[in-house]
Amino acid sequence: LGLAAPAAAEDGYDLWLRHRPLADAPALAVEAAEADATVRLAARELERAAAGWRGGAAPAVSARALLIGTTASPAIAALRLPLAKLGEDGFVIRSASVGGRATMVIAANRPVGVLYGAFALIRRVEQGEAIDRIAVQDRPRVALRMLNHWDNLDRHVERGYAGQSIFDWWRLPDRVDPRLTDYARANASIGINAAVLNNVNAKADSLTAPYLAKAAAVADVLRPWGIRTFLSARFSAPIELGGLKTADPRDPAVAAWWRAKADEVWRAIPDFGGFLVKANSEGQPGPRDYGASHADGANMLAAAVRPHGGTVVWRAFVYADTDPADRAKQAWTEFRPLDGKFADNVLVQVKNGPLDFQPREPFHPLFGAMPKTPLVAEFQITKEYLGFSTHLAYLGTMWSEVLSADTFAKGKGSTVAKVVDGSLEGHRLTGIAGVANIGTDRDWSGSIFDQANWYAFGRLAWDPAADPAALAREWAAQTFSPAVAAPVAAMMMPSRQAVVDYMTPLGLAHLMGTGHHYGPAPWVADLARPEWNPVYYHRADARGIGFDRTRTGSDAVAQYARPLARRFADPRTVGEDYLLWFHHLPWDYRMPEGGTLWQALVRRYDRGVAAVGTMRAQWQALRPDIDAERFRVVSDDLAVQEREARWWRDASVAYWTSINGLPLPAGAAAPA
Ligand code: GCW
Repeated sequence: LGLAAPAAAEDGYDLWLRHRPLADAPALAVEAAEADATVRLAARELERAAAGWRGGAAPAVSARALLIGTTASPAIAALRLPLAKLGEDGFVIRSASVGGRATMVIAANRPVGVLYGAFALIRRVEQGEAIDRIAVQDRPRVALRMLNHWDNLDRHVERGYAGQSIFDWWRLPDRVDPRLTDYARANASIGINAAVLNNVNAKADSLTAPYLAKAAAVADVLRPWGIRTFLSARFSAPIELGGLKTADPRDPAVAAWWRAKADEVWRAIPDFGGFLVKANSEGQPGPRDYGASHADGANMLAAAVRPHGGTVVWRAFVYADTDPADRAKQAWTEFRPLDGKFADNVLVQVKNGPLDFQPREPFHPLFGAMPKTPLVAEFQITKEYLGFSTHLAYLGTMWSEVLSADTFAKGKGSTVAKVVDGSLEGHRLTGIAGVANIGTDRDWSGSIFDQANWYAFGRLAWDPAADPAALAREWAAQTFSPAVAAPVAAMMMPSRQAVVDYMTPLGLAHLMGTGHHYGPAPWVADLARPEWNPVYYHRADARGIGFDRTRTGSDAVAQYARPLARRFADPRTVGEDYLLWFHHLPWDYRMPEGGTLWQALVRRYDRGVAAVGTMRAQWQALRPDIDAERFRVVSDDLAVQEREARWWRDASVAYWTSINGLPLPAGAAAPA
């Protein structure tokens, strides 16, 4: 028809697993030491990567021998590698002499460790390391590295900006989309080992026999990649599905219903992980409907799943109109007294901040405040409050900021990471959860740069102390090429701060449009519940702006350990990041940088807009090094982001001036 055949599509489908030709491509002769399905997958991944590195050229005659396997195989066991301390998921990569021949070895205690080792080797080669110099011993610091899909059974994804759900419940279990294998593969490549398939705003239907058969078909795909399936459970299911009059966790009939349901779930999915529960939050049913506590509810479910080795992950994201004084205080108020009351197969899942996935919040005060309870950190990979999948915002820096924050729970150095990885209190059950940004879009995440957030989440869940800059470079080297890793990472690193600056600078929060949470709406004041209104959060009036969370206000500072509470309570020591989070200050408050608060605020908005301009220029400079297809979509999105950064700034500044009556500070950029 005269149409040129399209070149290999660079539509983002391959994520960071592109395996482009390499200059000194090592040829590999991979030998699996055992017949296990997962070890075979590891071998296939290595062969696939090596073929990509050769760029279609025939395999070399003298390929490097690579032996992979677990200590269950005699060949690996004979090498006596230092695997004892590497646990279930760790691995060793090194060269060894096998039968007198120099051989690379990937060894682990379990097959999934071999798979992780294979992906680690690939990652290192693609960053330019010489294969024979690679010597690694690694293991994850966190046991449950979990994606939470907010996917509804009708395939709509709550807060999803990348198309529909990849879980096609209508066609399952008979038709299993091969895309699910690619999903599992991508997750395994970054160490993710658990997936909650359905939304925490759960429908009881997901626990019926037909849906369990569908979930079982998904679990069959995920299993060989080391990923366990979890489901969100609706607390009132005994009423909706079981015909009971109540879901009161103290009612023996309710407990019996859940026990039978758990038995049924594990019959369908023998390695099922457990239930995630959102209870008594935003209208969801829960134990409090019956005057019972969150611990009563969680423990009843924990007893039901215990015979199967299952886990209950119970969310602490609660707020209610019973205590409208400060929404940010409520989870701590409700959960801290329950410390020590949860069964030992319950984890409590806590969002990174006390409010709700804002561009910046201080860490959640429950971290460090519930020493007897294993706490899962919940991050949001999908960018509900950070410009959806249009704005470029690398969140590795944000999560790392939270993980490295010091709770002072047991003195200096008691970081959130140490709470979450269990080392502070000696917990064995540990977890990190990320609300997925995955959908049916060709590029999975709605934009190329949002893939980096999926990637960084997995890598930080593996090692919460990982350096987000190194992760950005790692991702960029594999997603684009090693040559652009540094400049691409340089774009990514300040990107989240840019969003903070043009949306909610200096500790402001929750000023987004109602419901959709996209775009500015700081003026909204008429919603039914006080804490739904942006004015509730900024509290601006003619005299000043900010939320007083010190003793003269809501006293939320008191929920933090003493040294921190003291630091946060004083506007001179709190630091600019949380200034208006904790303080209501006059517009003419003198800032340490010089000038007034009003001047500083406007300067932040301008700085945010300028930072997006810089990202655009940085991206333009990369044009020769990036394929045309991905170059164009990123360019288009950055143009939108710059326009919308201005929109945020201009709308916000115009609104503040309508309240404070002040002129624009000298030197401020004029609104477009
Ligand atoms: O951030 C809010 C979202 C809701 C979400 C809720 C939660 C799943 O706006 O869409 O519901 O948090 O985390 O439960």
